[in-house]
Amino acid sequence: MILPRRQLLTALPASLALAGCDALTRNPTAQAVIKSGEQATQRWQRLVGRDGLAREFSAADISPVFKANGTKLPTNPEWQALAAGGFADWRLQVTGLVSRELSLSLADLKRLPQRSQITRHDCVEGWSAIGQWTGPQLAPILKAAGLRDGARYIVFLCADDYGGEASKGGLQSKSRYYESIDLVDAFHPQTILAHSLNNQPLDTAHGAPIRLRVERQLGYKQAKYLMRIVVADSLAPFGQGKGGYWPDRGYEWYAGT
Ligand SMILES: Nc1nc2c(c(=O)[nH]1)N[C@H]1C(S)=C(S)[C@@H](COP(=O)(O)O)O[C@H]1N2
Ligand SMILES: [Mo]
Repeated sequence: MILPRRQLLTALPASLALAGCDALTRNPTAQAVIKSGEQATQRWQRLVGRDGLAREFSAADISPVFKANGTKLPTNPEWQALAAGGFADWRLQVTGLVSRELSLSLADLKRLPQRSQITRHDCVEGWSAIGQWTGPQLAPILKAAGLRDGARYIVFLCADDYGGEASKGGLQSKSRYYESIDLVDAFHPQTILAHSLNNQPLDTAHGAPIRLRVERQLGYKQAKYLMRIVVADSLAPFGQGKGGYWPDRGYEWYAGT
């Protein structure tokens, strides 16, 4: 069921009022995720605290140029048509193990409480850039959708096929960019769906209209060109099963900085 906008707007404050981080601690799945500690960095970060923040910088630290990397212009016709219309018809679908599927416009996302954060983006290719990202936190959106039993991962499906590989299977084609995070990162305060970089709407190269920011992890986790968020109990059905385009090609799934 797609929740109409009016219902979403009433659902969101109610879910916010339920103030859910304590609910997360009581969630056995989330506890299992925390305990499993797949990577040393992940264990270390979790020792520091579930809410341990990535460093935030001041406006003076913002890089004069924020390099773009990976896809800089999605070639698929669906995204290009949405871009041509100024993303007025773009909708972010929230599906999978949820009580209510959501379909959110850019305006819906901008109406939610916003977070701005100046952080350093580190790419494994050896460059970094500091930028200010703005958008709603992911947590209230997930609370509005309502996670069902078994929810363990949040998967982000993107509009682009990376590296010019042919796009045949739509959102789940072999070359389609995607990423995923666990519930601890999903409910982390710095995990936002960014629509702006340095107070400008995201340009094409940086992931218009919306990209994920999950600030305690490396550049390749910061999925651009978001189309759909799937709440899942397993990463096996997505891509080649390792939880992301680059993880499928040998990179760590948990990319702690
Ligand atoms: N959809 C999508 N997201 C992506 C990529 C991509 O190719 N496609 N590249 C990743 C990599 S490797 C990096 S370093 C950052 C680059 O983000 P930027 O172009 O805004 O600098 O986006 C990440 N997210
Ligand atoms: Mo990267």
